[in-house]
Amino acid sequence: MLRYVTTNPGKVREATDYLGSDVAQLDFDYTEIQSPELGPIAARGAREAYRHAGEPVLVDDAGLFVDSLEGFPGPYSSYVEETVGIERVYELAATEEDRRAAFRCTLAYCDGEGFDASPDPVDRDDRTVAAATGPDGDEGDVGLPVKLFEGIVRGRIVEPRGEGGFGYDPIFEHNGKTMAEMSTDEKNGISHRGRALAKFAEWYPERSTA
Ligand code: ITT
Ligand code: NA
Repeated sequence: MLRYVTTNPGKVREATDYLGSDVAQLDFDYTEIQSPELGPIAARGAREAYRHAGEPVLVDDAGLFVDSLEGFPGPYSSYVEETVGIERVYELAATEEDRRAAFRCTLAYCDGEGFDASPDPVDRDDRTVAAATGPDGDEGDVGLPVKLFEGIVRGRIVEPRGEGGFGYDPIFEHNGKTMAEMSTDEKNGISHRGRALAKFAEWYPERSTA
């Protein structure tokens, strides 16, 4: 059984909606290292989660990156939401003329085995990691290969609207709707997580039947 490693019920809802019964939550709070990028954080988390669980794991690290704020809150999105809250992030972005932003999601898969190094058409456009040490620069926990799947959606920061979703969804508008105004299916159809899940879902069946 594949474990979706997160403490966030909103992520679980979206992942299970997308992947169905192939996945179950593992409520495990892995160590989040500091990095300006999500990849190394997720990769390190996936190794730790795999060592903890002993079965295939998928770690999900996500964040909101506001263009005019140099990508803030980015990898600190969780901390910023818990401390000042999303309303304050909206207020900060509202002082800027340029309200453009992106949500990013990195999924990191680890099952304790290596990955085929031969060229894989699914991988070509991604920054995937398939080496023991990996270009994620994680020197502290080598020997466990991790594969990364990234998704991004662009939009703009607006005054909070909507009751659905979670986290920053009420202040992130895409095609006229905030993500909190979308159903889970609708959000998965366009979101950073949905895009990362799509890449994973394309790759995973081959691996699990190999
Ligand atoms: P886990 O680490 O246990 O998975 P978390 O909520 O702390 O849970 P992150 O470290 O990835 O997850 O934190 C990302 C932050 O961005 C956090 O404040 C989330 O609420 C928010 N976030 C992540 N995905 C989001 C999404 O799809 N829509 C809105 N906000 C999101
Ligand atoms: Na987290």
